Amino acid sequence: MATAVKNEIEQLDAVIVGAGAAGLYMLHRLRGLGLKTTVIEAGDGVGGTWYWNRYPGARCDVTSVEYSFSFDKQLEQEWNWSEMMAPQPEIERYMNHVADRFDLRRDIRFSTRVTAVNWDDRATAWTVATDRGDRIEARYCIMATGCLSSPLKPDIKGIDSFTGVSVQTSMWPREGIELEGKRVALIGTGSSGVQSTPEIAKVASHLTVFQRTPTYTWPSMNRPLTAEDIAKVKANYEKMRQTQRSSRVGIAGSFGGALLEPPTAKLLDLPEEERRQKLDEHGFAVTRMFADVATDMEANIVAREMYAEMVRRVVTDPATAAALTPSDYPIGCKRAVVDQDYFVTFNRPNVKLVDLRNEPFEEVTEKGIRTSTGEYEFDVIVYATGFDAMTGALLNMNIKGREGRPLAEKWAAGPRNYLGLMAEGFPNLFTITGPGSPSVLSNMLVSIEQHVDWITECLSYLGANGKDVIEPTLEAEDSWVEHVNTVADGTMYTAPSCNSWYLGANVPGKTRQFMPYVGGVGVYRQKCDEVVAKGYDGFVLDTAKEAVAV
Ligand code: N01
Repeated sequence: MATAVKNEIEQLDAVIVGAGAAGLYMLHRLRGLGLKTTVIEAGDGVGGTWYWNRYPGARCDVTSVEYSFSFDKQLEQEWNWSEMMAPQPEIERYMNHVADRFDLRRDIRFSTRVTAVNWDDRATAWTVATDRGDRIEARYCIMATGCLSSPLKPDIKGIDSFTGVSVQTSMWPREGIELEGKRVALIGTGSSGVQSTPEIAKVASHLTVFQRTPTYTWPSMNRPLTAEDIAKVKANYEKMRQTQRSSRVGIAGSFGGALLEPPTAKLLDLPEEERRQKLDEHGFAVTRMFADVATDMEANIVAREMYAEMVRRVVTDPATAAALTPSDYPIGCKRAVVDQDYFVTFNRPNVKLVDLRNEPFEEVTEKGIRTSTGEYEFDVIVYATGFDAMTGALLNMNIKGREGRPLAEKWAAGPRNYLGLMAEGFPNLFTITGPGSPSVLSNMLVSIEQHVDWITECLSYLGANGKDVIEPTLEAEDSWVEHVNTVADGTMYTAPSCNSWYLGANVPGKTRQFMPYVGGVGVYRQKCDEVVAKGYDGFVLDTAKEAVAV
């Protein structure tokens, strides 16, 4: 680990916060520009999401070969993925391989948290402070802090009084948690809860899943990759990458693993009998095969009925099946969950579902959890309760821009920025996959690479043109925010009955605003490229001296 320089201000060109995929690639590119750069990382290893989320069953739902870096052809050829959807340990190994292969660790400060980030107009630089006493002055600051990296622990009475083991899925210890033969409670049924349920059920003596809102989840198409699969992908990487970059969600559909483009057929056009045939043929997947499910509430309601029937077909206890079936929000409102054997797990004799809508929490006790109907005793409580998504990590860092204005103040009524990349009043501060960009609606690796490449080109342009400062105009920012909202309006994402973390609805007091850009990866890339082609349209580029006078 690099030793922090205490009580002295270290002078660097750039600070990157976060050593996940975004931070690693950004460091590699900034080195290429010759910039003296450091990465600050709270964990003691690289990988970001894939470092922290080690819970049983953690797995990416994007095809492994597509959820990988494209920037180095040799890296593509030398790495072999073992499964169609990679499990967490494999992705973490990949991130470590990238860090070693490009000798990145020597510029990463591990186990270090950023505590303050202040813009200094006189120095035309950011001052970054850490909990280890670092004070670094750098012209550029790049937030590679991830979209789902600020874990939420629920506000349940007595939460700290439990004497057994409490653990969050997003802060799962490296050494693991002893679950074999234990009585386990799992709170939360989003992606993390749904993925961990079958795995915990296999080893625990008993698993009780506490569900507040049932989830739409679709069976994973995961399978081991064969030597033939790998050879085919390796021969076609370039074409696949091109397709990803111009696609809707950054996925080329390798092995038929994901939706390349939206479907066009309409569910409402099918007579009842054909709908039933499709249901028999495709199961849960049928509810994602029709265009109007995403756009027409009537079709969505029909799809929901089909979904409910599938749950009833799998889950043998009718009351449990009913409780597991979402009924009050549309398909497509929340992030699609992908599972391996989720519903069938509720047929196991050692698994019980507690529907918190009928039986709310009263408190966490020394021995377990008390609901309105009684006390359950546990050895382990697992919290799969989600994240303060997209803005949480950024706002936790105490970022202050021009004239000391806190980012938290600027974003009090929701995030505002230009292209999801930069905010007015916060010069030279970049957010990789920030709110207002496709980010969580896309294959993150594709969106990360696009942003890192854009930022690298931008810094290179500034250098080549004798400029030191870049900042979006308020007008450009306002019109981008309006555009982001306009394209989201009328989609299932923003339906009045939808309460998702995309909207900030999972965080008490957070302003309801749809945060990612729904316009598509290809369209978004084009817009970013056009801005560059027009000489950084919507940005003001300045020299350090002039910037002082602003
Ligand atoms: O979090 P979530 P997550 N009492 O917010 C419940 C990505 N990801 O970590 O819906 C009781 O989705 C909450 O209930 P409700 C992916 O983008 C990807 O699972 O608010 N329950 C909900 O059920 C995903 O969307 C992968 O009523 C409480 C759950 O906790 C995102 O991360 C894998 C509660 C939180 O679900 C977040 O997923 C994992 C309370 N007080 C994650 N508070 C893959 O690549 C919260 N809940 C596959």
